[in-house]
Amino acid sequence: MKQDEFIGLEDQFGAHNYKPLDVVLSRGKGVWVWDVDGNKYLDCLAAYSAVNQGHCHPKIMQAMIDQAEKLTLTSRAFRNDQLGPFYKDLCDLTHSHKVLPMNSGAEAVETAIKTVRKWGYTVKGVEEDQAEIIVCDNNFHGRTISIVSFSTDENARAGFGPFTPGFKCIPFGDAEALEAAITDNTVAFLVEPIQGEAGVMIPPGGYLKKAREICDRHNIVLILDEIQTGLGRTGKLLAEEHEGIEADLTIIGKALSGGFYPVSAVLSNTEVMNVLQPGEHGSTFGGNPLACAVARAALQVLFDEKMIENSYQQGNYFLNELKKISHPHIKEVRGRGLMLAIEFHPEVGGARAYCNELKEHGILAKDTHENIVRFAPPLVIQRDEVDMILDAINKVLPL
Ligand code: IF1
Repeated sequence: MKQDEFIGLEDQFGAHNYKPLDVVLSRGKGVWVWDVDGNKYLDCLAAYSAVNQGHCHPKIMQAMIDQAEKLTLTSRAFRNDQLGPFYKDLCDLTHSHKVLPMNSGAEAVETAIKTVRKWGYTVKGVEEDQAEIIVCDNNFHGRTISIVSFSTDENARAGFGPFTPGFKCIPFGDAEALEAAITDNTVAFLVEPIQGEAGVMIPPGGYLKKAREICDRHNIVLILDEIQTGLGRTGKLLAEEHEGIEADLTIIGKALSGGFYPVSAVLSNTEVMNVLQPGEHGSTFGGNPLACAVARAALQVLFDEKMIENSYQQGNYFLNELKKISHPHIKEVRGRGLMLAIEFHPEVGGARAYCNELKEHGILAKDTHENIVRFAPPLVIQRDEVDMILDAINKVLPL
């Protein structure tokens, strides 16, 4: 079939909850993807940081094949020989005490919300059904009803009410606003270390450190959503490391499987997780042996192949080179590790047009919020490939 035929099938038979670029991909390897006509593209989205290890990483694939030939799913009614080693690997790598495995990022976020609410009632002594969780404006934590209940993006909320109560929004990056929003019913502060969907919004230096101190002082659980920033994306295993802090609950997903399988988890480095008793939470696929085997391999290659260091080095190079581009259309360039963005002045027209132009130059990137283009290639990218992206960016910027 031709590209148009694939597009026709998607449009005819699929829900229209996305408006993707008209490129029909059929193969991926490392930072490269190919469409059905054999055109090659450098992937600057990495499936929103779910493919940090590069497309179709051979070692993760082999781990998936090996486990798939043995045992894929048992449910948690029984134990399996992959779950315990997965827990240990994750806890060793992240200094966590406990892990609760789920599948999608949103499920892990919901898990963290349920856990801190229960902690509030059973440990902190908050009045039943009065728990409050503080979140930030322009947050993105997933698309379930409860999660969009605290979104400030009308597109994510319109038509989906009634909404879940118990959330309070404050400006991102403002530690004083956090302190001011706390009441006796506050149980947690949920925040992305860097806001991805908002357009790679990096908070002022020291913000997370102040948030950590405020949460400690008020006995509030600090939850960091590292689903996008985690697992090497910002040049550290977890973005919290840039500020030398540790969250009480850390949520990871996406690249936890290297793009092979939905795997997410809530990590707890305090006793918060112990409030959950048998039968109070779970999921059919959460912690299944195939997910655990894939995740263990995905974590291993991050370290064995020094992908986190590469993210740090190539990201610094990428950002420094972006900063050298002087063009009237560019309002700001931002980034940490290989999580970068170019923000254009609103009056120069949508970032989507730049993405379409970049596609013509062999680069796949994604716009967000009209005037921002994100660049988040797999962490295996090499210097010459970063130069290809920079070359294409310079070519699409109008003279
Ligand atoms: C879509 C956005 C990114 C996330 C953070 C939780 C989740 C995500 C920080 C939920 C997921 C994905 C969802 C995907 C596109 C993508 C996205 F544009 F939607 F906002 F990355 F920025 N926390 N982000 O980034 O994880 O349930 O999806 O596994 O919905 O189109 P999920």
